[in-house]
Amino acid sequence: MPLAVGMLGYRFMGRAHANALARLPMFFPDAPAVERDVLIGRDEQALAGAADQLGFARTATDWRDVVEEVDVFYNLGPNHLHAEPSIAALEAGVPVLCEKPLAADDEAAARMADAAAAADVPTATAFNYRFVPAIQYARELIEAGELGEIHHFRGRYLQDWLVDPEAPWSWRLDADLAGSGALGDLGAHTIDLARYLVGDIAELSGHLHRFVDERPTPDGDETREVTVDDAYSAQATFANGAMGTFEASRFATGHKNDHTIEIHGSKGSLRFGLERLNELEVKFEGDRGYQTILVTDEDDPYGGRWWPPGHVLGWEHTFVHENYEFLSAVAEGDEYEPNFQDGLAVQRILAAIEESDEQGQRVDLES
Ligand code: SOE
Repeated sequence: MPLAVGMLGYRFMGRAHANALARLPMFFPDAPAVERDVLIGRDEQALAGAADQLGFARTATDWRDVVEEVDVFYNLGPNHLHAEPSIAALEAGVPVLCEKPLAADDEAAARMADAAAAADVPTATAFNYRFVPAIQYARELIEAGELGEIHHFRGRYLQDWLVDPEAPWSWRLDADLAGSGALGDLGAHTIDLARYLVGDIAELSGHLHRFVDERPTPDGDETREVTVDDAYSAQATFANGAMGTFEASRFATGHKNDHTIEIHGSKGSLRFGLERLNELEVKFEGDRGYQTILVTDEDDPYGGRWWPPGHVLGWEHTFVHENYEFLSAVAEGDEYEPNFQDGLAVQRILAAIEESDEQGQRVDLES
């Protein structure tokens, strides 16, 4: 019997995950069979059109009606809607994949992580950038000691879609619905990669900034208050002694989806940029400078799954890899990472950055 997927949300992330589900049988024939069963949303007409386009058999306008029937629940709604439906699914023993950040605040994220622990089924926080082949290769290099002892992690995630003060208001700009702004939406990805590649953060200081306080509604009839940050920066010390610097902005003119990671160790360094995601720049011990490696060989992570070497992958492939790993864990009853515990760990770091900004002092995450 194929795994019946129920998916809450059908816009940007709905399309990314539905595309991944459609690709799986073609490129990952060992993945469990999956049925795009039910698409969930409130606007009946838009939902019907989306179900047709994304290949779902049926629709539901209330997640409560279907959450216990499905084999896997995908929660791709706005951040404030992550906790209640995900917890209900877990209480019914249904594995859950939830978009990032795990919740709008760390209290809700903790409830979700508790529900996951009690349910004992695989959960996923959808940090898809762990599934970029070059990022997995970077982790292999670090684990093999090729960079030596890690001294620096530097991560910045830059976009510019809000630099126009007339860019419309959306739920992403409301603290009650989103939790935070650039910090949670973009910083969560960078912080997850920092944990994946370097380890846990011990202490940090953070700074948040908002450039525009009010924006027009999409219909242009009125304006609404912006209650989240437009940009953040943070300085951190990792538990292993490495130093971290973090930054994200939605006001970085000229940068569309520029997620850049740099790591320096005692023997070597590496550099990765999402807008050139097939490449990893590395400097190994003895090299005078960086060389650029194309991470598309047969034996590179997921290399043999797609095209011959050099026939590059894109952003959407990260979702295919993520869905493959998660659904395989669901079918086999295996552990999956990044799970809700990882989502909670990131959420606590987001909260600590906000706390540091409010109090004007460093925050200890280990106490
Ligand atoms: C925001 O613009 C956004 O779509 C994030 O929500 C995603 O997580 C990121 O991958 C791309 O940018």
